[in-house]
Amino acid sequence: MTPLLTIVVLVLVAIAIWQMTKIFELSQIRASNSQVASETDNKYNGYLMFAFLIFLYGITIFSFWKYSKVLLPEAASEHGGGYDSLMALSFVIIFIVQTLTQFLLHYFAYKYRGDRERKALFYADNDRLEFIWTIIPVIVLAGLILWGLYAWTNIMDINDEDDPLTIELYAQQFNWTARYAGNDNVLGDANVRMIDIDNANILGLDNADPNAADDIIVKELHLPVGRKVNFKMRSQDVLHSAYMPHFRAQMNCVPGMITQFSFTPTITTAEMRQNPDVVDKVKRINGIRAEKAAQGLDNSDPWEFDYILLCNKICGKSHYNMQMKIIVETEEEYNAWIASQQTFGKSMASAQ
Ligand SMILES: [Cu+2]
Repeated sequence: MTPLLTIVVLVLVAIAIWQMTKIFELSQIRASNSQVASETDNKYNGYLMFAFLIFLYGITIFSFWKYSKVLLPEAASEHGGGYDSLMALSFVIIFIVQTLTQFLLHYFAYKYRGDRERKALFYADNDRLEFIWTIIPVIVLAGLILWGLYAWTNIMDINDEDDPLTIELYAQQFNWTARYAGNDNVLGDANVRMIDIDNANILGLDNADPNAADDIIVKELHLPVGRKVNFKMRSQDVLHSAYMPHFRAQMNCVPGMITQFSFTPTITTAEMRQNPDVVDKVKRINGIRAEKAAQGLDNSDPWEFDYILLCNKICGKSHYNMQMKIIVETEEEYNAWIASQQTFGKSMASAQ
């Protein structure tokens, strides 16, 4: 609320100053009241162009200084490194081109500001110059697009090589449920029409399908490090999007169809907690939380880093809170955890 009020006050102050300048101008008896810009006007406009350039550079440096720390830490998946390189290169190119072109734009606006003594030069065209400024963007953009397509086809190549773990991510307003395919690593058939809440069949699994009996339904995602995972996404109601930012993964969940994404986690939760960027972030957030705790506010318990699955489509009023914890652990830890979970067949038997 305070930022909004501040903006409103600033806008009102700006309007007041503008109106006062107009009144002041009208009350002056001016020698000439011409609408044609004078030499002084031209000079000021030229300097203002330079001032705007300094403002642009200033805000860029400020943003780097202030907001670099909110970026994601190193990618925790096999494909994530390549994805980050592509992103970083695009950023570097945009940064260099923007810095140069903004300088040229504002410098020439200043250098060739209005001047009564100067006559415009008639310059029809220059083929060589036009060729250069066309071919350079063509080569750079073609390179970026080709690399992007290559990265995309690599990331989206979902296959059963290297014995992947099959996990279903089930989205509904407003929570996630995960289903492991069990010992046979094949998910049993499911359909929202077969959902039977009274009998604990929350995902609508087909009782008659033998593949469903050993499926394991959980509310916390455990992944063994270094093992490829094939995710199958379903949605019960509206469009959701399964977003796992630390693994550079996102896929829409669409009612009535199954979408897929695949990745191999490479860093365990315990290892990621030691990452300097993560340590720094945890420290910063816990600083804010300690301040809140001192004021007796909610949400002030110390925070510990965890990977997270979020919803990245605005799907309703509690969309912001639609999340599930992801734990990447060693193979042994994962095996112990999965062995302690109940299969769908067993939970159905005990519900009846
Ligand atoms: Cu959602």
